[in-house]
Amino acid sequence: MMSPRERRNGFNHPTACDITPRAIFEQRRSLLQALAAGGAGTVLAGWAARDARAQMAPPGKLPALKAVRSTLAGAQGADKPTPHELVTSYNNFYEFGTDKADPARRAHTLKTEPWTVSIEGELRKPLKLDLDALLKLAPMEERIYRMRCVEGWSMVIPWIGWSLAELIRKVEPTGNAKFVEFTTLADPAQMPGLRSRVLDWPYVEGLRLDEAMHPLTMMAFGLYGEVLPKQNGAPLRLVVPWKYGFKSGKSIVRIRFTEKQPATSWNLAAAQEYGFYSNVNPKVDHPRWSQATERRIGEDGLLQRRRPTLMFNGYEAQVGQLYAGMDLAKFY
Ligand SMILES: Nc1nc2c(c(=O)[nH]1)N[C@H]1C(S)=C(S)[C@@H](COP(=O)(O)O)O[C@H]1N2
Ligand SMILES: [Mo]
Repeated sequence: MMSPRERRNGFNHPTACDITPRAIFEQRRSLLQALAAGGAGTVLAGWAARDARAQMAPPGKLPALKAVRSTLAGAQGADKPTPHELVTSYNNFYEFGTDKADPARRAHTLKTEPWTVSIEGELRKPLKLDLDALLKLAPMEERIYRMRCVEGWSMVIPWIGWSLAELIRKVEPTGNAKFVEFTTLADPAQMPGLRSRVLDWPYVEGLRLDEAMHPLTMMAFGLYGEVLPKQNGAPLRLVVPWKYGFKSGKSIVRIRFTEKQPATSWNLAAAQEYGFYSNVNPKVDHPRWSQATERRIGEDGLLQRRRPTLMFNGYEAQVGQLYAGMDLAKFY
């Protein structure tokens, strides 16, 4: 994703489409080799290096998070999950840099405890919850969702968490609540990417209240049976599987209920490219590329085979009704 500001600043990182899976793999392998050989000492000293190794580690290194398999329609995941090593090494988390490998390399500086989320705005029962209370708020479910990035690549991720609706019911929105705004952490001391003015920090995203209440909309605390790796948005992030990935904010600190549609970061950066809705839609192209197909990370060989993108990312039966009668080309 590139905003007009980035273009003005001559900022130009490769989009996902420019990076071959092989290049990603080799980049990661050399990093792992450097870490194993202790050769990363100049970049990451002591503590940081150990923490970085934990972030790059195979499953079994982070605390387990127990969950039951979801029975929700669409949450079982017909597609094969993307390998853990790719889910945790190919990321968008611009607070840690704009390269896909930056978050796994740098997010060890993120401090996830203590963590508090403020739930505020048009509510009868506004709340501040710490991580422990959030973890206990509702039974944890494992849900295997497709994730489609607006850049034209996708993954399949086994998330752990609960429906955001569980939280929304507890705080009792007033009749004025029409939208929900999600603000994510922006601490320059922990997030080296904030130095670059790619976006106006903090990263803010939003949903209509009915979208936020939809059972598929998930607050995720883990993936692959463990707490979230930092690069994936620890300690909690949103997951809205029928929308482009950028709608799913990572490392959330504030959830605010509003009457007016919230101003969101990518929409502010480039309104003609990133709409408020941003529902996955193969028929509505990004101004600079087609959205008709996608590259599934991990499954493409040398031929760079692309697969067709599905309407609402394959969740049309579940969410299509939310947009009945709406012109999806206008409200992109
Ligand atoms: N705070 C924050 N959240 C974010 C982003 C980001 O840069 N900052 N990137 C988004 C984008 S573009 C995508 S595709 C997904 C990627 O999630 P993943 O790295 O866990 O696959 O996170 C989204 N959430
Ligand atoms: Mo994305």
